[in-house]
Amino acid sequence: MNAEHRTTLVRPPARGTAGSATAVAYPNIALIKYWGKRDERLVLPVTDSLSMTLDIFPTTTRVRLDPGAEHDEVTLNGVPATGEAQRRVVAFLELVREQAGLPQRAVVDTGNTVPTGAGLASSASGFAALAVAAGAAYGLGLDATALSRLARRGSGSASRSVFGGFAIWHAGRDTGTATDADLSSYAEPVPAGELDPALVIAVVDAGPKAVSSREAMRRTVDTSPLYGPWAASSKEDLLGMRGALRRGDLDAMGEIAERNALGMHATMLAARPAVRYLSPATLTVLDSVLRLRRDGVPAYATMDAGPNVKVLCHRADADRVAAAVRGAAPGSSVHIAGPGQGARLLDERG
Ligand code: 2P0
Repeated sequence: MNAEHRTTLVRPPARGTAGSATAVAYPNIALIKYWGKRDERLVLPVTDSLSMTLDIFPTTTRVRLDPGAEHDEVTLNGVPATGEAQRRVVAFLELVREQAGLPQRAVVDTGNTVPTGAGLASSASGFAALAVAAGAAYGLGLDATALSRLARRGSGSASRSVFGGFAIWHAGRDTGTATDADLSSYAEPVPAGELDPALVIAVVDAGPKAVSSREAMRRTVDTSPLYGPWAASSKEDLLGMRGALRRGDLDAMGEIAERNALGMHATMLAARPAVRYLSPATLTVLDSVLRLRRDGVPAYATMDAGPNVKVLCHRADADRVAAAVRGAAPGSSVHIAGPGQGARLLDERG
């Protein structure tokens, strides 16, 4: 067990006792995308995916068991959570209670430093932090792999935010039982060669998306004629990405990431009805990335379930890339991220 794993196991309360725990987790950006589930309930993806965990925009979550309470109480940035956000957190806590064999409800307090629901991976950091905090508060004593599986049930991409640096999320095997499929789908760190990467994040629109990624994926899998071909090509992209990462070849990583993301957006544009997250500002930023490459700066774009653009480049070029992107989309906010740490417990003693 390495140091990273040990930090996720700081002071778990004894099994069966009411506890309290606080965890922090960071978003991740996929270079090989997760787009499409084969099992909605277990959150099992169709394809493997691979991401970089960021060192900015952390989510901090405290979970405190409340033996007297009849309901869970969920607060997001100081405001009581409602609707789908609240429902998903409560469903996740039900899962944790089932694993722990404990009935107690909890008070969950989450602070997000990233706009929620804007395609900036707030559900990845959110459910990774919740898995680590709730796992500790309910005394599950899980290792990092089991935490990754648990986080996956909250939001697929959260399985990857349990780990720092680069992580691969295995789609898992279907060998006939749901248990096998569940156990075989988790994330783990991927070794990387000599590399000093940055992701320049252009937030062209911080508003919540019109269609949730969950609904958009479902519609794409169900109706897009381009989905099957993209999923097949994503397998090759993953192999190429792993090799490029091992060699520390940022150009190859960027080329593969960009084509994988554009292909993912093509699948949704071909869905019926179409899902279009890309906006005019997105395309303007994409043009600026092409100009950077023409000027000899290795820079490659990726976009998620929203109009915002993340540009992979060398750390040494990040300021220049950020300036180009800012110039292309005035009014956007631009952030530079490096590889960040995995989810971990914070010591509540301060
Ligand atoms: C990803 N995205 O790999 C992809 C690329 C968006 C585009 O993971 O339904 O919020 O909760 O499992 O994890 C967004 O999907 O979806 C996502 P659910 P999630 O990062």
